[in-house]
Amino acid sequence: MNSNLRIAGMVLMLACGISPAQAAYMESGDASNFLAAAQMATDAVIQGNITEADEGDVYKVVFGTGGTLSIGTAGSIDAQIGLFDAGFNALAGDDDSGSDLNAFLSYAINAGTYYIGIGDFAMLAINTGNQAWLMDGLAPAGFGAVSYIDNQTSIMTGDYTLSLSMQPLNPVPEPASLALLGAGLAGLGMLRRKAG
Ligand SMILES: [Ca+2]
Ligand SMILES: [Ca+2]
Ligand SMILES: [Ca+2]
Repeated sequence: MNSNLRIAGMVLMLACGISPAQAAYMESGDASNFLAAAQMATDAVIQGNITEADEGDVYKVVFGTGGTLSIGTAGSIDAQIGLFDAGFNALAGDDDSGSDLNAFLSYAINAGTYYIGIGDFAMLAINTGNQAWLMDGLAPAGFGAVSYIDNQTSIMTGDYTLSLSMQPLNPVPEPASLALLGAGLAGLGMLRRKAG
């Protein structure tokens, strides 16, 4: 499928908070653990695996709308995830907030480009100053731009699924209820005129 159409479809699904039935982006080979070399994921479900000596996989995702982004994992690794903005700045991470050893986080974002890193515990994000952040909870203020993610313990190999969903921050009133509200106001105006 045309990649623009696929992205448009993903944005629509994310905007509606609907998980696609089957569409998934499959990791191509081994995704790089460097943000600048991230694979562009074009679906709200991303499937990949952690192989021997796999220091982590980073995906680039583009959201057409802002909202509360939720990222959850499933699979056979002790998944740990990190979220980074378009400038590679570390935002938030998680190790075990999902079920079993799965990761889960929610974070309010604007529309735009983001990076999601995943690996087998313990995962660190390394910034341009060579400082390390254990990807769990909110990133330290001023941690700055991250170059790559890195596993610093033994690596358990296995597969994973990343599932992304978006909930609007401020639900917009339905056009139908706006129309009803307008009709109600017009009705009030007519009553007033009659009373006068
Ligand atoms: Ca991989
Ligand atoms: Ca990798
Ligand atoms: Ca975990």
